[in-house]
Amino acid sequence: MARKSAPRRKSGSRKAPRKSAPGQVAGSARMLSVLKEDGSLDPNRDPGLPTETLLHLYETMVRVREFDRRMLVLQRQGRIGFYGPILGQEAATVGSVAALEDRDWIFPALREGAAALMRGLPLHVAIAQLIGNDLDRCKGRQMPCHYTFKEGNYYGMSSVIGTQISHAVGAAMAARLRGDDVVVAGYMGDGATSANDFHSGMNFAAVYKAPCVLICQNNQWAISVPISMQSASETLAMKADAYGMPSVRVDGNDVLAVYAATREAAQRARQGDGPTFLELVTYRRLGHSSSDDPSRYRDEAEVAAWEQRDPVERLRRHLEQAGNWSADDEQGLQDRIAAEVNEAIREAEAAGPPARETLITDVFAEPTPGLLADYRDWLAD
Ligand SMILES: Cc1ncc(C[n+]2csc(CCOP(=O)(O)OP(=O)(O)O)c2C)c(N)n1
Repeated sequence: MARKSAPRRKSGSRKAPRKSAPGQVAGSARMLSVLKEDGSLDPNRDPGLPTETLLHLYETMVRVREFDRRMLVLQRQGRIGFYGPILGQEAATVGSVAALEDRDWIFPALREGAAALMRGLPLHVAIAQLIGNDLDRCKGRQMPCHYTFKEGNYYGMSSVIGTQISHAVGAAMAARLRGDDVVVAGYMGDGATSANDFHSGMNFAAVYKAPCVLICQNNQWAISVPISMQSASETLAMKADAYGMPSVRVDGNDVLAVYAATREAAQRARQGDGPTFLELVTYRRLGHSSSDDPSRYRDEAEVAAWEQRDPVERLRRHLEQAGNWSADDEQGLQDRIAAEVNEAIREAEAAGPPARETLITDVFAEPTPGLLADYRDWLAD
């Protein structure tokens, strides 16, 4: 007898199958963690950062969060076209970038825009990139959130998932051949571990001991695909074993654990001992981008569980408990950052569109005769 075909899912009602409690992470017992949710520290794993560094990490996370919040508001107001929020993932980017040297290169994926800001990309230039105006270094040629900042050794990302891995590994190999004392950090999301570049990048890096750290922000979702449907492995970190590469699974909402793991991995790469794979376990609390509505495919209970593990509040609790932060400090910081972001928005929005001739610049070293002819025809119209 023919089997009755399964009822077709109505489009827009794709709730992922759930096997565990909302927000529960598989294999969480084997995860590097330093800073607990109550703000206390594991003294055996504490990287022992000075108070000024902790305050700097905190201030950076607060700035990144406010920038992120305001950019989403600008998008909803129609002032920018698109935005990929990182709410809840601040510690993963801030902790890992802070652990690198300024000369190290960063090959970001979609959620590491904060790295460009940390490397000195002015806020208003980042906003200009989202608008695509004259202050934008790419003159509107890239999608929003695809920042570039060469002076800060921050590479403009390719939108194609997973390619950042092979770009980073290639750059690391180039650095080694040139004798440059740099480590390359290559970022990816959990979805990228299913892309073919993951295999080529991981394999090549391990075989040739490329001086890189490959960092996966496992934020549990690749647009609407949950990690349980992305990979049958219990953890993503264990995938590195097959390539003969050391790996660490890290609580990605714990800025100190992220810092400690990245520092150690970068040191290993710098002294010629090859790459490390880091799985930073975190959570994408908002949509994939401003064009996505996650309520169509995931449970609010899961989001609520992750809100309890907020990376920014966790570090604030620690600073408060150590007597290094007060309500007045918090208010002062929030006011200062709000003013900074407001001013940056004002500056970015004051710029006009890119100059017309930028249509044909940066394409070839010299515009070709055909391109020039097309441009003149267009001007004449
Ligand atoms: C090769 C490729 N396939 C599909 C896409 C469309 N796409 C854009 S983002 C994305 C999901 C990425 O998920 P993940 O790697 O987990 O990173 P996250 O966005 O969660 O940070 C997909 C499938 C793409 N950009 N490139």
